[in-house]
Amino acid sequence: MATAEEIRAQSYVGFDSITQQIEHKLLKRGFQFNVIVVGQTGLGKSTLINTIFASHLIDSKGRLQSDEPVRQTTEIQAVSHVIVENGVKLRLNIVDTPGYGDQINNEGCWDPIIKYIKDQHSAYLRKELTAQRERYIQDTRIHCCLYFVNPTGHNLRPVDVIVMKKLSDVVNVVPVIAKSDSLTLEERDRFKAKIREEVLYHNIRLYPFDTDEDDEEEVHLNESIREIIPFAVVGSENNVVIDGKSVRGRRNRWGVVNVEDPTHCEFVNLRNFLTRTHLQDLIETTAQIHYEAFRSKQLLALKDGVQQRPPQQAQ
Ligand SMILES: Nc1nc2c(ncn2[C@@H]2O[C@H](COP(=O)(O)OP(=O)(O)OP(=O)(O)O)[C@@H](O)[C@H]2O)c(=O)[nH]1
Ligand SMILES: [Mg+2]
Repeated sequence: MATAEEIRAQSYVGFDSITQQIEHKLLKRGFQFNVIVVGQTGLGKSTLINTIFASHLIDSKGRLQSDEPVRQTTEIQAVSHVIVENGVKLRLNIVDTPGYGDQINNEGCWDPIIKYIKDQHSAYLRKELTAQRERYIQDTRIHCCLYFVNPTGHNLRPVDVIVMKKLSDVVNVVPVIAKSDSLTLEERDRFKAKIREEVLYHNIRLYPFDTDEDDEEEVHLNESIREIIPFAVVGSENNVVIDGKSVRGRRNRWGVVNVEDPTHCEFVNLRNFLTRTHLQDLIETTAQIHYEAFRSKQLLALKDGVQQRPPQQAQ
């Protein structure tokens, strides 16, 4: 008679390898991660994009030469790089937008940006609904919106409140304090607290969201990230040499700000948040909350349209 061990061995079909199979497929395909930067003009959005890519040792193609000054952004444009780490391929796509907020009346300045984000949802939905749909749809949906706040140390501007609210209906919004080298550490902490307070007061629904399904680990992770948001960042187009090592930094008359030094600013925290701790959750939240809301609205409108159309006359 066969022992229990032998029976188990005979009935083993090997489906536990499914995790390796999934992993293998995902690794082969790679990941696509799309970020958009939004905010008032001159706050350093294009510079930060350049800094993020440079910190991965690849130069951004925003400028022709590195000593050329950064140009004002006049149209929505994406910069994309493939980053490979331990055989995992990540296509990081950052969408730069023209800054607004120079005028007294900024009415509608957010429209082209909201439209851009919705257009990506719409393109995805169209591909999803195609009869012969592709096995893998190229994902251009925006997974995270970095919203640049002016480092005034006072309040959010009314336009910030309006734009963040509009954006948070369609995308994961994460505020950052721009050019934080202009604030002292005390001012920075006070300003962070003030922004959090105003976000609550104005009922702006920022990322991360709480859901019923969150396990303890996730709740903890979200709490720790909420304590640090808004990230106080510094960007730079230039390298400076510190202790014989060339790093991204800003040199002024009284010293050097090292962009990657966590005691100087929170650039590294932001980078870790985007690429290390919350990459997958940002992608998932986009699909499950923002895209899903867009999709059901579109499909309902489509259904209503069909029902409201008068029945075809018999010929
Ligand atoms: N002090 C300081 N200056 C910065 C920082 N980041 C960028 N700058 C400077 O601010 C100026 C504007 O930077 P950009 O990156 O062009 O700003 P932007 O937000 O892309 O501007 P628009 O394209 O008009 O929306 C440049 O002179 C940068 O060198 C920063 O962290 N600290
Ligand atoms: Mg720009």
